[in-house]
Amino acid sequence: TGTPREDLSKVDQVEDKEITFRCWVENARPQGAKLAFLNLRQGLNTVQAVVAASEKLSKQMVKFAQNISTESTLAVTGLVKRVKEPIKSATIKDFEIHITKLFVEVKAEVPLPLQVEDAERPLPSDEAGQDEKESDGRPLVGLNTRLNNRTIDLRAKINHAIFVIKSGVCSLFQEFLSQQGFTLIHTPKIQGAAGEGGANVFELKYFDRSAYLAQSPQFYKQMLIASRFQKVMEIGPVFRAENSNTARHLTEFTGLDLEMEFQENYHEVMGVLEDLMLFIFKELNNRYKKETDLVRSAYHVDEFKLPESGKVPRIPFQEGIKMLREAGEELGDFDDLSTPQEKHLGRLVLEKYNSDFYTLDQFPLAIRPAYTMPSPANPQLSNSYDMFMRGQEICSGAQRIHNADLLAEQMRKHDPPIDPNGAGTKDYVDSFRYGCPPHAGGGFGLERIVQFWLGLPNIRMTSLFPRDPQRVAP
Ligand code: ATP
Ligand code: AMO
Repeated sequence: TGTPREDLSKVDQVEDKEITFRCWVENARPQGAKLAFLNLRQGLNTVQAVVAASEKLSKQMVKFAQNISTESTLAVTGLVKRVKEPIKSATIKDFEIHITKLFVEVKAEVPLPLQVEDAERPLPSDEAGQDEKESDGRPLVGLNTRLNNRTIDLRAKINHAIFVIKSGVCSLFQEFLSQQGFTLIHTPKIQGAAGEGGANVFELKYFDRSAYLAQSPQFYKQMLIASRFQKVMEIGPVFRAENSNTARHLTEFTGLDLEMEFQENYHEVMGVLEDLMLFIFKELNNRYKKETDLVRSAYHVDEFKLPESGKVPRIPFQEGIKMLREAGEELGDFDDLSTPQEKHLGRLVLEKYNSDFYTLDQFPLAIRPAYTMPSPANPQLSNSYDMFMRGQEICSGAQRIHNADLLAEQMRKHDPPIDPNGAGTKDYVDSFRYGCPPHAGGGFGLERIVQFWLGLPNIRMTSLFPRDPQRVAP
């Protein structure tokens, strides 16, 4: 208590001065009876400390330091000294701390269920066989062990970097859209009836009846457009009861949603979505470069390529189908793309447009939700779009039907049909009866943006405490 928390990232300003700071022990390395080296960590920084017997520091103290358990929290006082050779094992390479006082504030129990050092290393590339070895012969630790011990796992610098970036994406999303006049909204996550899709909702006991966890803010964000809010955004939890055991599905994720009125054409809204993402990418490169580099280098991930022209490739779905067919894929004009086909298209777009980010526009109507506006030019297509990063979907969106009767008709015709007079749909459909302007919007999966920005192999790495069909703890 009361330890001045001097910031280790500023040690270069206090050369030859004494500082006191709180940190924790990454490791302690004894060197004979009178000397020990400690690697100390604070935030994303590590520094080497020297504990040497002297008039000020007894031999017992050195012995004590040699045996401090890894991960214990310390209060340390020491002199900041410049070193001759850069220190490889620390992030602070040009200085070390010559310790004069050392106090263990909180001792960590031994043994640790997971070494933080192991959490810094990449996942085994084959998650099933967890015995892949790094160059030093140590096995790589699998995802389950890491997630079972998540509070220790999260101590790794690579994990701090991931969640600093995730926080950054949220701030940038709000920053950009606030400047464009969007209002941040908070829609209910407990809903009286299954809304959008029906099958994918979690049911819960709500006093003496049933309620459902929101599978998207879709209905409410549109109802707010009907309430004349014009431009709304939301950052909130989304729950999906889908038994998808993949590297990019969670049962609880964070939705970044927006919805807005447009003047002439839904492409105005696509423009906002594209500019939003370009702003986020640019500012991640500016403000979060250190964190991005730290994570990508662990997984040998390439830079995220953006078109030099600044124009996001906007590819009609039919054109995408054509590109895939020319590359040997077999698929019909109105088929949905499988995940491997999506990835294949991602590679083709990268070759052709030199961009890891692009939009597919004008999806077939039959594979989109019932509220999607059919394309006026071709009723088999729709005014809807998805956005992709590194060949994987991060966003879905569309122009919505803003006429109640047409909406009701489309719901009845949908496969499977949806009752427009149902408990969960009637209020929504009726909200369009009293003058709702044309509008469009989209929903992004925050964890997917982080996953594909960094090129991570599994979405679970981008959720603090991930939920999937197998896991609801810790
Ligand atoms: P959206 O819900 O907007 O379509 P999404 O990316 O979650 O977004 P899904 O329709 O859920 O898309 O799934 C897309 C693809 O993911 C499917 O075509 C399928 O290839 C793959 N997928 C989904 N669930 C599984 C699963 N349980 N096992 C293997 N692959 C799956
Ligand atoms: P959709 O169902 O496509 O669209 O979801 C939008 C985006 O959310 C992400 N996503 C997921 N992320 C992690 N785990 C999941 N299980 C998961 N499912 C989806 C994806 C996807 O692109 N109401 C519409 C949006 C709209 O039209 O505004 C919707 O929910 O990145």
